[in-house]
Amino acid sequence: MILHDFLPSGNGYKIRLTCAKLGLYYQLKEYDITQGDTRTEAFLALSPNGKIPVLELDDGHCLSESNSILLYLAEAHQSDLLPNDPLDKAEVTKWLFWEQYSHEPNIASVRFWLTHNAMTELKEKMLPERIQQGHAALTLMDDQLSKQDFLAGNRLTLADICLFAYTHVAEEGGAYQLSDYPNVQRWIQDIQAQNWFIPITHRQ
Ligand SMILES: N[C@@H](CCC(=O)N[C@@H](CS)C(=O)NCC(=O)O)C(=O)O
Repeated sequence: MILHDFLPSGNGYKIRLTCAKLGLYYQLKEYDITQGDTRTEAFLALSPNGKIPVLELDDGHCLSESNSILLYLAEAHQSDLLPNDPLDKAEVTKWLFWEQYSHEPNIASVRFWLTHNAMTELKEKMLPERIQQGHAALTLMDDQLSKQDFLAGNRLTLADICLFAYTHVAEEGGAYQLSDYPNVQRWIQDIQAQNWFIPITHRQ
């Protein structure tokens, strides 16, 4: 497999973490998204959406959308990261959909804007609302993690890998302080203590 990726990306990191947990080897092909590397003809032939991550399978099939790739990897490798029982599975996928709508736009986008000098007049206007929504997302996670070890129960699932990716770097850019969310901090440490854990900067 070839993972087309940009190392600081949390969306790409979700795939790298899942591969680390499953013991899967892939070749990493890096792109600089700040230089338009994903908008070239060659990249658009892999994924017309022009965004990393893209996972190119050995038969040439290209998968995009990070959470769809997570589901593919867990199902293809029959991993307990995704339960078989439909109800338990829905408890996991709920977090994957929630991440894309309620977490990623407020935590990941804000981090990118503030760390990549990407502010515009429009983004300045949107920022306070995004930060407020980001705090709401972190509060929801913190409440859940005050009641159980992991997001979808007492064992680690795709929900945790998905949400860990951007949550653990939420402070970058200065919009959020994770010390405001002690249960989230405990959960981050628990994931970092897994024997398969790799940091976001790790190259395979
Ligand atoms: N919903 C997509 C989002 C992918 C995405 O926004 N990728 C960003 C980096 S994290 C990107 O490639 N941006 C480059 C561009 O839009 O040109 C996913 O979860 O994979």
